[in-house]
Amino acid sequence: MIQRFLYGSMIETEAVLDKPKAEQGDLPRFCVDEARREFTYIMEEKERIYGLGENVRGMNKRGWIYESRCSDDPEHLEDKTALYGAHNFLLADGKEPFGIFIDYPGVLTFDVGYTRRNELRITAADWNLEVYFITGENCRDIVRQFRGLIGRSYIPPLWAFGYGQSRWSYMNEDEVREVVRRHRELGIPLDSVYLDIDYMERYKDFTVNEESFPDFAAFNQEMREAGIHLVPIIDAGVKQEDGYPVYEEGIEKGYFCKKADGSPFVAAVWPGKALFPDMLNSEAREWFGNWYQFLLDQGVEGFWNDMNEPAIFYTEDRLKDAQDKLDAYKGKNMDLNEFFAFKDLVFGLQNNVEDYKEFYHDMDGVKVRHDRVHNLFGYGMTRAAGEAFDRLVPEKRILMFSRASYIGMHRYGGIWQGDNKSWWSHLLLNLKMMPSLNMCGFLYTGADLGGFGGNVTEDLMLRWLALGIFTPLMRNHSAIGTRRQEVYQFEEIDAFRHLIGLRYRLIPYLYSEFMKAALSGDMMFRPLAFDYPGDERAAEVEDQLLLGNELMLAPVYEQNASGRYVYLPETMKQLRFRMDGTIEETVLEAGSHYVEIPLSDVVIYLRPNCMLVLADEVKCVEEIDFENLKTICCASGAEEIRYTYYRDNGYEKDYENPEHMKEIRVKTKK
Ligand code: MIG
Repeated sequence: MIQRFLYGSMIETEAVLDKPKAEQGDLPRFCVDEARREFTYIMEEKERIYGLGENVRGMNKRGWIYESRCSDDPEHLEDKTALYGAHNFLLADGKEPFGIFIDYPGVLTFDVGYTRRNELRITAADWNLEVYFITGENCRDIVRQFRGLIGRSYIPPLWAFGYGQSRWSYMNEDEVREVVRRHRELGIPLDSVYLDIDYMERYKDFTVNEESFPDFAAFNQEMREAGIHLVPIIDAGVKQEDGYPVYEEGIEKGYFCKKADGSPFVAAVWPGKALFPDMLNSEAREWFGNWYQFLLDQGVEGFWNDMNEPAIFYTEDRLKDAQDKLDAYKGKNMDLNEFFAFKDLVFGLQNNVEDYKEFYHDMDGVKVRHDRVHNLFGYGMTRAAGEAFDRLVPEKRILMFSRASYIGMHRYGGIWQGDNKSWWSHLLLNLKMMPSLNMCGFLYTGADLGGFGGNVTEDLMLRWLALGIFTPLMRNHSAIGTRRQEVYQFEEIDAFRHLIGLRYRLIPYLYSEFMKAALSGDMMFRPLAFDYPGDERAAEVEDQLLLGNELMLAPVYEQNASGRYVYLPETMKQLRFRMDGTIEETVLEAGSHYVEIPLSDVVIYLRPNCMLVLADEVKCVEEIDFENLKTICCASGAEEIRYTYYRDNGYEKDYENPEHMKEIRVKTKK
């Protein structure tokens, strides 16, 4: 059951399209304090609180304070409170589980037992919001209801389930060709190469640098023939430059965000001084979206939207102010306080939240200061793109994922988990975020495999891929200045080929589970607690995941570990995929086991009376043969084991066509 409660008058987010009637009574379970703009709930001693989508820390969010405040912050540390997304959904898993969604576009604070161990306190920056309270049979059911409320998740083209290689940046055609050639020569499958900001002409959106990519359309064609999709980045900030059509058109039509006095708001990002298209204005969105045509026309079929929190290096006004103040320090003998103030003048320029109070949106006739609707900006940008694709290329699916997001954006694109580091702890964070993102509708997601910042090691790359082969978005990406991490940079090529090859063998299964989750509003990845209620041990497992209805994952995430402890809530079949192509099947009893996992093995668990389907090895998604699938079963009493897989052409949009569902049945030996 879903109940909707109104407080003040919310600025519409369109997270929920079909709203149930508002309730007159009180919000159940919570204490509502309008004066303090607060909702409080007393948690049971052992109640688990899930949700909040993309954020730091555990699957169980208890014991920390979080914020919904889309932030460009590459330090994903335990003491942070927010990352790039604002996903205001919580699920309380206690005696009577419930879900709560706070639909509110400004900053929200979720104190989940931080101030007081047993108190959940949600505080809004102002009192204009809508709250959805959801009860149901169990956690999974509550999530399904919530997902039904917010609408179907974005579905990418099938090729987007292939392996993607990215780097900030491959600088020119030859560097891209080299990436493709090396993968092909070594027999490592690959479906996409990502282009980061340097493909553009001086970081201008919807331009291509003619020196490094002299004939972009022809190059796309060449790559398509090699089975590769190029995926360029699009930034939120539009360069201020006379003669640049995106800038000139935007100015002429008044489509950029403005300051209080009506002049355009200028902030510096990659291209230097830049303007932000008003992503909250429907005409500006349509206009910005149409610009993607420039790249679609040249054969591009996928994009990633970056810097759309929006990220700001500095604003003209704050920079001028800082420079004036810095002058006063000249020749001064600075004491401690003065030195810190001096330093902060410069460090405080970047992503200063005060800047969000300096510009306005025209929300189709209503002028709104940015900070009140901050969390909608990336959503608006990705919506601009998604709606444009539906208009411009209605016949096919286009790959789209974004950095910033709000619930509602999940209908237009996926997200990647942002600028993580080549740290073992971030491999685990990648795992922990999968279910919370799924709860909030983000199914097409994954982290930068191998880590974005910092230097990766070969063992970390291998271990991370052993998780990454299961995430819908499987992309190896790293920052400028870090150690190269294309898999051919390392020694254990056979192991990498095996891991990535296995991903392709799993695609019929992964794609089917993805489609089922998208079409029925289910979660593809779940904490163990969801499927094994009442199992106190399962409830606390934070380093294993359920995938679909069939699999359990338990990857290694510690360096120099030759294996790990795995908890099995029930008897399952352990599948060990070895580098020599063999699959060892062992039945393991319920309970804890220490499992040896060499760097080149992938070990997963198949649940009782379930089936896993596997394709043959290929070099790109197009070649996968969905008709001849190998089956592995974990027979446990059932006479027949069934699996329904999803098969379509991978680019059309007739998702619901029942012919796409194909059932495989296997009789078990008695
Ligand atoms: O300020 O485009 O998260 O994936 O490589 C950094 C350069 C801007 C941040 C993205 C990252 C991308 C990088 N971008």
